[in-house]
Amino acid sequence: KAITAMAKQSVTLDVLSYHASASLDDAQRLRTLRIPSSVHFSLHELDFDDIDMSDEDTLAACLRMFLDLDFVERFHIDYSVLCRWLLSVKKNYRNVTYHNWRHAFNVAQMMFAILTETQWWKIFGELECLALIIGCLCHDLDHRGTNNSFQIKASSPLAQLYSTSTMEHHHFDQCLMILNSPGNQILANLSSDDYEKVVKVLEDAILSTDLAVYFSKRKPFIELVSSERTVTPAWGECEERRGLLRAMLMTACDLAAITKPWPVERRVAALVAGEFFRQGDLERQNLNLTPIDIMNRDKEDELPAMQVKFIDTICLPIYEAFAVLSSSLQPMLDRVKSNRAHWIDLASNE
Ligand code: 5BB
Ligand code: ZN
Repeated sequence: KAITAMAKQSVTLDVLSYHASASLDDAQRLRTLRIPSSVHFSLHELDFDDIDMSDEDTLAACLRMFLDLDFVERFHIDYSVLCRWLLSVKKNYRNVTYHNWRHAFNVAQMMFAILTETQWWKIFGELECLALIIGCLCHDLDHRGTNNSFQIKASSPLAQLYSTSTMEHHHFDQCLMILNSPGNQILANLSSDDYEKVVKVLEDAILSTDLAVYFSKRKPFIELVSSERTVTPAWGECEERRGLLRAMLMTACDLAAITKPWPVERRVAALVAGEFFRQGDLERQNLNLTPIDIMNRDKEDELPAMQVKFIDTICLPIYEAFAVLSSSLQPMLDRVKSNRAHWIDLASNE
């Protein structure tokens, strides 16, 4: 989309002037908190559920992931700065039903569980692992509960700024903004070389959470998996293979609600539906449009059938590929199939 330099600058200001850094007091409090072990929080479990955790627990669990992956020592991260950065990230999620802080936290936990259970952290190395965990925590920053096509239809300032992967570019912008905010600069002690590498991997990771990007990388990934069958140490030396694996990991973690035990999956699906229906309401009220079925409250009965389609077209291929790459990820695939059976059951009982 053509846009003059001046208009672009004003749009940029309009979008980025909103800024929220956490308070020093809150950071001070978090800094003195005792951090329980990863076992206490079940952080290595693929069937992790955050339902019984307080917000403070989720922050402590994030600190535990940074400590256990050795990021704090290895990258000389100032612990007070890390606490403030985490609080700022949480604060820059909105109060929407699905794309909120809890979603970001769950995505990061799944990344932590996969990297540690498969031992793939050795393939990526500390720098890329750091970028992946930061990427998960930041990948939906400032989500408004509306998708890319809504931004375009509403001609939102964000859509004028980015015509493709609109929201994902914005999530990355917000991520950089927080990383650059005084008191929040967790990457301050990296060499400029390492800093640039982390930011590049981070950008790639966040943009990979656009479903359109997933569709473009899925075929080469599945071909790679069918020819290699497993992640060998040689992948550590091959940027192309690592890059594909990182991108697919972001999607696998982003959609991981579909791999959770049925009671968790059913609860999360209701949150997704709630957010979709609210967008549908906005389209009717503000844009005078008839929403598509998935966003149309009047089609709520079709939800189980939609989940089956979602599983078949988007989820199964990726978790099948991951189960081939590592047998430790087979439980995720098993639960997708069992959830599919539950949704089929609900769909036929309507
Ligand atoms: C997904 C792609 N979208 C552009 C159009 C709708 N489809 S869908 O037909 O596969 C679909 C997915 C339809 C309904 C859905 O939920 C109804 C409750 C879902 C769905 N999406 N179901 C879920 O459990 C989850 Br989790 C999701 C993911 C929602 C976020 C979408 C962002 C994807 C980033 C990779
Ligand atoms: Zn997400």
